[in-house]
Amino acid sequence: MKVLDCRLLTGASRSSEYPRGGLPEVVFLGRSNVGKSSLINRLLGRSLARTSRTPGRTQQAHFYSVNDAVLFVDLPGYGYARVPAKVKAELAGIIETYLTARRPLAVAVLIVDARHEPSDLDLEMSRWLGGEGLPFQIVSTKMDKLSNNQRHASLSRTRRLSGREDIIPFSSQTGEGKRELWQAIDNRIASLRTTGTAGTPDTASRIPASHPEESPK
Ligand SMILES: Nc1nc2c(ncn2[C@@H]2O[C@H](COP(=O)(O)OP(=O)(O)OP(=O)(O)O)[C@@H](O)[C@H]2O)c(=O)[nH]1
Ligand SMILES: [Mg+2]
Repeated sequence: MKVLDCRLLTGASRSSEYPRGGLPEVVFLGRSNVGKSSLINRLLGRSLARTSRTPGRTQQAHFYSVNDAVLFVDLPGYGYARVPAKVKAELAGIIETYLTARRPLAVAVLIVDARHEPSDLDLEMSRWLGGEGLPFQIVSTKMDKLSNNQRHASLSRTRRLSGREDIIPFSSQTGEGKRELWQAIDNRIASLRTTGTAGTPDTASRIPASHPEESPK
């Protein structure tokens, strides 16, 4: 998709504050500070989403309208140890609220840090999305920080641990992976439009982001 126009519609903590209209949505999930907002900015080609070196920057579900055709949803991150427990619980609640709100989800983009092994929460999130029948794409970001050898090791580790072959290597700094990720998103939007079944959750099983040990309620 060529981005002609995009803008922030709203930041929401409760589902009653979510935009109406039923456009397909692409949600960006991942550990706090992994680079979700930076990745969104790179995909959109402008700095709309606020980014920060400090974890816990994004504290609501931010809905961005793209070409009035699709909504990008920037969520808070999960599971960062140095975020105070109370904040962590609030952020987990915002993620859980979104994931159980039965939105017309085209695809969830699950972002992991190429420098580290996917965390238990990343793997749990991936299993949960799969179990709910939700379409998701794993993206390994911050690739610019790795040498060639490290890249290969990192990608095969993420493939092995996630059980998914189609990991997209990405860098918000260099733009690596932007074309491939757009392709994956466009395909999912097209399949949601034609079949209407790209997936919406209809059960409320426990969401990994609200794992009691990582994010106490
Ligand atoms: N080198 C490099 N730095 C990155 C990349 N993506 C993000 N960063 C940096 O990582 C930090 C966190 O980025 P954000 O985009 O704010 O991360 P986030 O996941 O939205 O964070 P929260 O909203 O706090 O959960 C910032 O300092 C970014 O500049 C990348 O691909 N390469
Ligand atoms: Mg953010």
